[in-house]
Amino acid sequence: MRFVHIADTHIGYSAYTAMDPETGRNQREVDIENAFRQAVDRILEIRPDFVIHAGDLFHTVRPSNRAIGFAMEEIARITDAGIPFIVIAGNHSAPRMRETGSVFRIISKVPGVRAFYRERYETLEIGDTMLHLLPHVHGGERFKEQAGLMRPSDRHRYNIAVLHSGVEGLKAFKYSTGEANEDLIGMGELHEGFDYIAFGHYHEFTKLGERAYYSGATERLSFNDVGQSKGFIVVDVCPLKVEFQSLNIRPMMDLPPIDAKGKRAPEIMEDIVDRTEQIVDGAIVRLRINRIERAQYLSLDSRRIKGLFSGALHFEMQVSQGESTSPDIETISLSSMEQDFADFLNKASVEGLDKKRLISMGREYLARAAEGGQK
Ligand SMILES: [Mn+2]
Repeated sequence: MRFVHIADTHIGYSAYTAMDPETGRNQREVDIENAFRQAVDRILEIRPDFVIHAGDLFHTVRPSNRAIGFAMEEIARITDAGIPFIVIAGNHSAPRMRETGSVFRIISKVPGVRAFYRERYETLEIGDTMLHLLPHVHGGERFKEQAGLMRPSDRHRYNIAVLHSGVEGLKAFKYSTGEANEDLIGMGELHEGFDYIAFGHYHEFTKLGERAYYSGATERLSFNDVGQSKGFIVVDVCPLKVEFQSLNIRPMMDLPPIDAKGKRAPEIMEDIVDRTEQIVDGAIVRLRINRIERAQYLSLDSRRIKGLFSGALHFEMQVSQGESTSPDIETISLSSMEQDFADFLNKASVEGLDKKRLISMGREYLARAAEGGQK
């Protein structure tokens, strides 16, 4: 018996200002969709007995019609091939208020899809396998209570648990999303008799135990994800074989930081030019400059710097007066108010409004305000 374990696809996520030249849509939103489509293509080649999605199918509680339509079409490609698709709600897609209703009610209308989002432990039988599913539950204690009820069944050949939560004591987890809304569990609190435990929530592929894994996300959603492969897991249960399949996604680069201590602007500039040799066309790029004084920073030619990185899809420079490893330093982003506004709008949900037009209107007002300020 073989299945696919995927999670944290975050359909509907968008970031930065770059647009897809073909559709005019946010490029990162398109990238996220491409990663999921690529995963579906692979799944159709692999032909597993079923697919488990361990949560955060969508990035938001109220995905756009576009995001819902896309997800349903792609999932239907899997189920049309006779492969059941089982999904649980993660913390990103679980509404805080019941009246909001759940997008999973819609998703589960696709024949062959089973969605679990009712904030409690439920089971699902597929052939000789019993799935034990625990979606996101509001309130940490209730989550643990439900997790404690999860028991392998002896009437089934295989027992697979599916959860969306953080894991206590996981070293890597100190870099967690830090979301207030996340559930946490200790590995010791789960029954030992499961043949496999499929976790969602943490975005890096991680082995938690002999039979417990995070598949990680299918795309990189922040600079925390630099250097990580993204993809999904193919699981053969007996004997257990776990194979991570990485997806081909947009490169993200965190360039080696520049130490500006005691350097003059031309020297810092030289270092910056140096760094450009490493960038890949279309990459998402960050450059940090540490130990830089305000006067040094102001003497840098920001227009020239922007030009140097014009091959990147997105470039951000972070300057700090200290080492950027210390958390209490002030970080100034090179991005302008225009950029901030556009970034904000791209992330905001503005159903029924034309984002492009809003961004250009914002630009106009900001330009007018800048002119007024000079008078
Ligand atoms: Mn997630």
